[in-house]
Amino acid sequence: ILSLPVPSVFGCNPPPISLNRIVKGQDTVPGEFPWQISLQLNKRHVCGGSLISDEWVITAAHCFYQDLSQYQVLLGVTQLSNPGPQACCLGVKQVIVNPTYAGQTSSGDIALVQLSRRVQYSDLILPICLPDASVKFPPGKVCWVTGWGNLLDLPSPQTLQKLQVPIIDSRTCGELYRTNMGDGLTPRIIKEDMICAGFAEGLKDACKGDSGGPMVCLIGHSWVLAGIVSWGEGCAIKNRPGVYSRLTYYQNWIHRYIPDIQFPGQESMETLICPGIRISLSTLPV
Ligand code: 4AZ
Repeated sequence: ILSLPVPSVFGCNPPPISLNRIVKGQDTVPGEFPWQISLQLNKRHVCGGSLISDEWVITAAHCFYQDLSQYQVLLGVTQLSNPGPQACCLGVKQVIVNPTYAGQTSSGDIALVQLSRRVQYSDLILPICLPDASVKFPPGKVCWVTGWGNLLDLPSPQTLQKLQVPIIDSRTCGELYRTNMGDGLTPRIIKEDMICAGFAEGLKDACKGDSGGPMVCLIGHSWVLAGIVSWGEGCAIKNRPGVYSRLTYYQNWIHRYIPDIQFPGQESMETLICPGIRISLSTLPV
């Protein structure tokens, strides 16, 4: 997650703390995003991902460019350089890359990862809900993207970062990507399996190393996976918001490989509570 300093409008006076806090990507606390995994290649973090059942993780297709035996999935971790006793590291049994994926900025930047064995859920390890096609992520809805990625390497103990990002409708996103486009550059097209989120003014965004990780939204009482960090032209650049793979588009494809996974609809999200819920029941309205 990248969060660049904002040009100060306060002259020599420091901005109020509260503004400062909103501007920065923030540290998460253990158990806050229990579906977040770290995909590791030869013990080094390369991508994020999300746990969607007790043996499947979903991530980006572009994370896979080496032999499967070199990958591992780290679960239940907040601080990468300080994983803790409950952290759990698993091998990869199988990776299913979406067949439409054809390299950078292409459609189909989504992959299913079957873990070497089933994991036991805990406070720190829980799956995220997947939306069916009826779930709406309206423009302006504020969601969260999380990850360990950063252009300037994340300082130790490498705490998982979270950033609030508003959904941007695809037409607007396409228009942003067409502004100030250099001659001779191939146009970046926002396809129907993509969803944009972030800021036209730049400054805050997901970035390299966040790829494959979750963009989640609260729908009713449930946290839902809306997107997978996929691409962008650079990071946190004006008029170039983050582009995510759109989960609702891939329901049938996911279902083909994981028949017993649930895809709650908009209606049931309002009432039902998906696994991974963090707010306590006593805080829910009656
Ligand atoms: C990347 O290189 C990448 N600003 C990921 C996300 C974004 C840009 C680049 C979004 O994996």
